[in-house]
Amino acid sequence: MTLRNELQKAIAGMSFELHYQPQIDTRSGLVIGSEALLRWPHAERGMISPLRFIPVAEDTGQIIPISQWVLDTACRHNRQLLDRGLARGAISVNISAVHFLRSNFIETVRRALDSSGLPANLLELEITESVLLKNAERAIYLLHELKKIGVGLALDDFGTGYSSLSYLKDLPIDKVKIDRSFVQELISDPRDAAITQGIISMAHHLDLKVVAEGVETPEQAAFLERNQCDAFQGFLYARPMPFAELEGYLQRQA
Ligand code: G
Ligand code: G
Ligand code: MN
Ligand code: NA
Repeated sequence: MTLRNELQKAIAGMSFELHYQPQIDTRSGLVIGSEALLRWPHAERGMISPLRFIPVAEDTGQIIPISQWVLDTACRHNRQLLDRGLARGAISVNISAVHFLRSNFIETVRRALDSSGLPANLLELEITESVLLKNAERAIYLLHELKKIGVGLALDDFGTGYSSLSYLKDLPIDKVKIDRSFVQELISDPRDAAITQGIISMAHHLDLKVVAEGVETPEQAAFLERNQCDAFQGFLYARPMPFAELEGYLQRQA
């Protein structure tokens, strides 16, 4: 069976899962949010990475029902945490450029918030520079509409895209996420250290928060902390985990 057909079956049964990776405040060590990461457990092939099936789903349009499910589920989960006194900031959801630009995205977000009863500020959307590349004018318009609703906006994989830095000042975003390719070589490559310092400094001057992704070692964390990075996400603190485990993790933190 082709991946496309297998995806169709998975969509019919919505046999996907969301895992969550906490984000940690650099200063306090407290959880300030979690990123939702899509997982597709496949009977024969094991877990199939979103890196493999998201591009297929984008080509076929299957990304739309999948993304709606991701948004709905993430909102429902954070509402559940809120009801149990365990919500720690926003849950952030990765948004495919195709979903963002092609469907009635604003309405999808509104519906996910309405049906879950999640306050808008407890949802964050992660977009990549690729949305600007595809259709900058529409992307900037949509981001302003989302800002009016009150959801958080983060620019993901920052530094790896092709978009011009000049966009940055026109985007109503709250934070940038430094791509883990920079974080990985921070200690061994002074050029990556320089880029990371530059991103943090520029973001702060633009009033943006900075989250570093893929923090794996105490040395990387120390460097980022020295350079005023606001928050960390990475295996050093926590791996992505199923929702049931996230609840336990947050309970232990409380
Ligand atoms: O967690 P993992 O390393 O497998 O994620 C691989 C890639 O898939 C990352 O770039 C991540 O942003 C992307 N991804 C994870 N979950 C989602 C999702 O729900 N929607 C979209 N569009 N991308 C996702
Ligand atoms: O593209 P995006 O930033 O959304 O992707 C996040 C991806 O990074 C997820 O697939 C997640 O599993 C992965 N990830 C998170 N923390 C670490 C880490 O410390 N090291 C590595 N190698 N990957 C990580
Ligand atoms: Mn992300
Ligand atoms: Na990223």
